[in-house]
Amino acid sequence: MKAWLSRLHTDLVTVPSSPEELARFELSHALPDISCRIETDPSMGEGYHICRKSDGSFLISGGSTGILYGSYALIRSALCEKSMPDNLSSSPRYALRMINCWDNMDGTVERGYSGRSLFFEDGHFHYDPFRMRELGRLMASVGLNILCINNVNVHFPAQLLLEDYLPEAASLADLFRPFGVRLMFSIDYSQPMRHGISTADPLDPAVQEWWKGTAKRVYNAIPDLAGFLVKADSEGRPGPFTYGRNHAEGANMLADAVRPYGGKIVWRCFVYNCRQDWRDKTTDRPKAAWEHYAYLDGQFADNVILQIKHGPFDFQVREPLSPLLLGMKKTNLAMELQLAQEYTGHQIDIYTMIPMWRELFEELPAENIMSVAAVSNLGRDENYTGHPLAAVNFFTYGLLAWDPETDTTAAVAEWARLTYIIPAEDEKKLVNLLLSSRRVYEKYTAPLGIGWMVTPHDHYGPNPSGYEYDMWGTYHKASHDAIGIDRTASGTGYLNQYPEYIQKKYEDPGTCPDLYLLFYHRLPYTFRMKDGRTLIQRIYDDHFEGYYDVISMVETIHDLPFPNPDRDVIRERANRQLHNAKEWCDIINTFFHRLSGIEDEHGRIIYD
Ligand code: GCW
Repeated sequence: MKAWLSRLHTDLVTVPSSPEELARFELSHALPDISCRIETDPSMGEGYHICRKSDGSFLISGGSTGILYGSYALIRSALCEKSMPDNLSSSPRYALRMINCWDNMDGTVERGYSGRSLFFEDGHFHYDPFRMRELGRLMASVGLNILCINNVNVHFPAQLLLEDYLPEAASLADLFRPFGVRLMFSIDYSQPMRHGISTADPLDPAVQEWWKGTAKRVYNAIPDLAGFLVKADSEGRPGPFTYGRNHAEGANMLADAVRPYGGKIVWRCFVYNCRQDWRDKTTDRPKAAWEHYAYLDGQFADNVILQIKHGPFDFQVREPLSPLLLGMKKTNLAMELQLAQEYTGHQIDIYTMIPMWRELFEELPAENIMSVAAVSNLGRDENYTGHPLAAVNFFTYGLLAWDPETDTTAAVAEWARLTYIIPAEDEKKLVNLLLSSRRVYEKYTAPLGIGWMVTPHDHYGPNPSGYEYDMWGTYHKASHDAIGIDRTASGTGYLNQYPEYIQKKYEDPGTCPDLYLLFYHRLPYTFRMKDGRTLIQRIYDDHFEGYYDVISMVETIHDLPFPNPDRDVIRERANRQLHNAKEWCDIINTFFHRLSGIEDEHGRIIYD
């Protein structure tokens, strides 16, 4: 990340007062030899047009932030030595392109793998203005426009809406404004109860008045605040269910409060029973979001956006697209992705996400959603992302949020080119390694759509039965002869939540794509896969292959001429990834071998 920023040449020591001024600054410093003119056309909003004139100069026109995005697009293509555009019009597909930080005011970051919070310490705002400008620049350079700075799990007393915090929050908003970045705050649904009101019932007039008054105060301090992000009735957080109200009633009450100021309520749909009894076979966690929300389609206010995790579980290495994203045509939706590598290697293991996002967008008609959000992978580490290569996820997320049809390979190659000046052959190796990393991780971790199997709570490293007799509803039910849960019509019925064409694709284990097989079906280990291998053999093969792939990845990493300080960090983490991959491979294979008693056809070592 630092490396890409340094390609912009000049540290941003002066404070730009507007996106236009910033655009001029960036163009003159990054492209000193190219003459560029900018022209503001407010009707173009965030969109831009780049035109190359006959004398070789460029004209960038756009709305005020459009000019900025156009300038960065031009700079990126010049620094990448791509052919410069002659005539290029572009505007973002999604209105809100959000980063959700899970930063706590005590300075910790929930699921953070890059050091402490960039914004908070010890119960207070605590930030380096220079780094805030760097972050603004990073976001603007890839078209991201909303930054929610605090964790969706809002821990008392750290509530940004209070008078004590507002002036500092307003100063932070001022810092980000020239970058076209607007702030958003996570709120606690029960907050009125901290202020002398005996309930948080959304239909109670006192509660409604409290939120209206609070919104007024907050918008007085930060007139362009994007809105509030809400995790309600989810994993122990308070919400409208306590009062017998549904989530449309809950969200619309807040929407009324922020409507006069143009604010949005981004309402998360991560609602499921996290106190499930493992003996209970009638509850299937992936069904939960649909059950809580689908029937409410059309009842949400127009300034409510439902934010839905991309899969029905929780950011596993492979999950199908959440059926809710396909089923709520009369509601504003956002898809939530997770850049923080919670289940995907903690920014120790290399895991490039864009191939996964590409698959999601292939199933998701672009017009179904109006916005996208991603849980941040940033922290106070000097390089922002802990693992320098994890920055590719932040960068390519921005490109995809702007245009979901962005070419996967080109996006990764662009990041690599902007970040490291290395010989073309090495750059190609790096791009290939990044592009294959998700599949490699999948192979050595949780097989064929089964997910989980991670160490509980921490979520790094293997523990195949860690969640098996727990309350989180994430069971694989592996026995001596079979594994998985039948989620078709004859099983839990989860598959019925999809349109028919999707049901058809997955309902028959004989034709269900391999990589989703154990998400949808319970199958014997002797089940014949499409390529003729048995299921158990495929599990063994994937794990060995994944581990061997990591061995060669690590060799490549050690050969690549990364500059320092990145080189040392990348090498050190690669060695830890190798250790992790071996643990996964050996533990998962041993687990299945012990259960099934079936030998690996190739006689490789499995520890009993
Ligand atoms: O999977 C869970 C994570 C929690 C997170 C939650 C959520 C912020 O383990 O750390 O809480 O998802 O998305 O709300």
